[in-house]
Amino acid sequence: MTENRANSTAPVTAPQHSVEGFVKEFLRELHFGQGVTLERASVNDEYLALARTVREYLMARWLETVRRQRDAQAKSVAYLSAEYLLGRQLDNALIATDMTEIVEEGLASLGIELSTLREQEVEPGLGNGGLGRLAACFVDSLATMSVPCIGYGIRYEYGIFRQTFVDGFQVEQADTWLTLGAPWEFPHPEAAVTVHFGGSTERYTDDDGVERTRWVPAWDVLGVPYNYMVPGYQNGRVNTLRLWSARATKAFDLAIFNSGEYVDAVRAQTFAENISKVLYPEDSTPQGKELRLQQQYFFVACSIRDFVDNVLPADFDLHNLPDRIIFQLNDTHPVIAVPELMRILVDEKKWDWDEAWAVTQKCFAYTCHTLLPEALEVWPVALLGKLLPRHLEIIYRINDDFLAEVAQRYPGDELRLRRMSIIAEYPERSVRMAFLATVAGAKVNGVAALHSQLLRDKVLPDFSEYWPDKFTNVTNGVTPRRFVRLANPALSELITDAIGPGWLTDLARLREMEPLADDAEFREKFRAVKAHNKQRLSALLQRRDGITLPGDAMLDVMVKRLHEYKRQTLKVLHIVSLYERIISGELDPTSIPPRVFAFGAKAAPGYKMAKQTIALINHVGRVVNDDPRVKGALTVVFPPNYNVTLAETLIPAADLSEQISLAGKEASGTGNMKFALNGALTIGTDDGANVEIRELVGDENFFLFGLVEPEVDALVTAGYHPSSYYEENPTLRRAIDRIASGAFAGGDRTVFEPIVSNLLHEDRFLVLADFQAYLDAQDRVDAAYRDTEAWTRSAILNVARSGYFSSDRAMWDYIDRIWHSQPLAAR
Ligand code: 73E
Repeated sequence: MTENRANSTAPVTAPQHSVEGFVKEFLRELHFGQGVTLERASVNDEYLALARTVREYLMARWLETVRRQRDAQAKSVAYLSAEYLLGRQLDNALIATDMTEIVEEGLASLGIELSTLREQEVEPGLGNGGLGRLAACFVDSLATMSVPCIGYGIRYEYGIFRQTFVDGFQVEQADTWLTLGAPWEFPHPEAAVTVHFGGSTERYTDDDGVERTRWVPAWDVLGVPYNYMVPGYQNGRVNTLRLWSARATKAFDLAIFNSGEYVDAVRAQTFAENISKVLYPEDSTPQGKELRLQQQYFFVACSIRDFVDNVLPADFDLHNLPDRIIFQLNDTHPVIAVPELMRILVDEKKWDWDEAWAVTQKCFAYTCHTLLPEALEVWPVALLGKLLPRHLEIIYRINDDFLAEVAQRYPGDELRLRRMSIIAEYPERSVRMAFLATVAGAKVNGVAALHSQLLRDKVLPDFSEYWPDKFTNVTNGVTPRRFVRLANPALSELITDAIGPGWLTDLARLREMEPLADDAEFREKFRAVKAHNKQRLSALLQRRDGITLPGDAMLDVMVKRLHEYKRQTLKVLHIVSLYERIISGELDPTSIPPRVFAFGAKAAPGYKMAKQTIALINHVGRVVNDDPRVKGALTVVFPPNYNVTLAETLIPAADLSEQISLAGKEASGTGNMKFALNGALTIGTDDGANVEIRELVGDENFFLFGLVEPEVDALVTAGYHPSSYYEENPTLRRAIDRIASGAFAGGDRTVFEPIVSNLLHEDRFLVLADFQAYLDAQDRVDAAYRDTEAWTRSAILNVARSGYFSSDRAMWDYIDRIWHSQPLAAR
């Protein structure tokens, strides 16, 4: 039967790559897919028809890629990530298929503008920030490199909230990204997987007389897979992203339904479907909520089941699993996959524990994305035991075996055992997920050189002593397809004209542009690109938010999640200080280059200090922008709802990139890379990937300031007193006093009092300690910007020397150091 089918399968071919071919397909989709004529079609009808048409051009590649990966039986990467911040799909698909011009022309012949349809797409915001965007860059790179990969995650019905401002304060709205249709997804309800929760465990004797344990769960849900295409860049490959959506199981409904409780049965359905309802909006500070643990287990249980049952051949011997798969854990969010695989091997497949553990240890690798102690996930034993009782037992056993090994190596070292235990005893008994991941993973990596070093030295020192070879670094990267080619077509064209198109898949080749930094004509063209991108941004902000940008100013941009360690407050103090010095007559506004300060940032809805900071930025902006004394010199803009789509217009326009976290706190940053690749200069601390950016672009093309990590450590240990900086630095004092005076809150001193008193009495992230160094660095920025030719030269060198930050390079590093997988051979 299968054989017959295989033989009779006609090859799937893409529609004709021509304007006529496209127009025919587009109209067919409009008529038969949307059920409307061109005359009656809404913009949304046209967008949906276009999306479906474009995806047809990818379909043959997709089916062929899946078939070839199956045939080759090659080792696959299963990237397990609770977040994927994909950005819009249409343009990326057009670029991957090289269809942009055909589509533009075809649509124009029907009187439709491609740009109008582009804007109709709502991006899937299934992530919070850097971590989710990194996952999206990685799957893009693997597809482009022809490396077999399945991205596994959660199809949240509501992604990251939509941010609005009311009186300058953040107000969150639900992100209803699915309401107008989701043309990029392929649901497969028939392939749903059942996931169990709760209940208890019991011992029993199996048919061979062996004592075993089984899980007797209390309730279950279905995981329905939704497939998304991950197109490689013009290489004929399309990988798969599989996101799981929770549905109620029939059994679950029926039990209650049969007792006549119709309303309860329907309610129960909602309960099950809650699991994939909404993305938790906390970036780097997990809340320890039960629903979040449900989400984590839900998606990894579905993913492992899917890989074992559907991706592997039916007769596959799981002892060979490490030859076919590596589960890459994107932070600790999917770590519950470790006991889940053990449970499958030991309880379901009836393997010996040691046999199962030997295989499991080879199947996982763990990426850590943070150093902040409050960001390291721990799950209270009580909660974990209630939701996943068998998994808790397995974790205990893993821990017992591990600690027995440690005890052998360090006899009598009780303290060490307590430090290294996967189970923490205080403040409550809980599971340290990073420790579990480290014990189970074949490799553990940080995301930038400095971060990996600190991870070894500060976060997991006992583990790195125990397993020195387990630890490695892979510095993050970003995809040049989305963040240069798609986001910055003008720069892309300039680069391609200069060095040919090869840079898009081999970004190190940007180096070939280096000599052009000394070519006056090229610099002129480079400036024209920047100017064009600024106009494009200006038009977008006018349309989107009614924001007017001044014509010719330095664009100074700080976009990232709002978090105290990232120090948006330091940026605000800089602005307030300039403002205060101008209106007090100390600083002549015409003596500094006019600047636009642009912010983009979402705050976790429950993070009070972060929300206050957003309000402060908006209120400072209102006062500064309305004050004729600084008009033209200082402008503050804060478009709401910063997301991937806005980043794509904002970053290419930037002159200056603000990367000013306290040294040792930002694991990597990836925005910093996007800015450098688009020709912005960085003002930044010695933190995360800034360190490597500066090394590569050169000291003279980077504005470094602030304490370095060992100094931070020393200062905190010695006792940090922020008020002493306030007392000793009049510039700082005047800036803080102005905020404290209520000048930005209509005279009300209470509104921003929490920020002021936090700065003066606590200042966990040493804003005041770095203030003067930051201002001095900003003076160097002003001086450098005045020399237009020198600045352009630096900007070009930033682009030319940032090729290292391609996510393709990051993926090669993972392959070399961690995965040992291979690209599929070219046809
Ligand atoms: O420095 C960034 C890093 O560039 C880091 O803060 C971020 O990951 C980026 C990619 O490596 C990150 N996000 C989270 N932890 N680190 C996180 C934690 C909990 C929930 C959501 C995100």
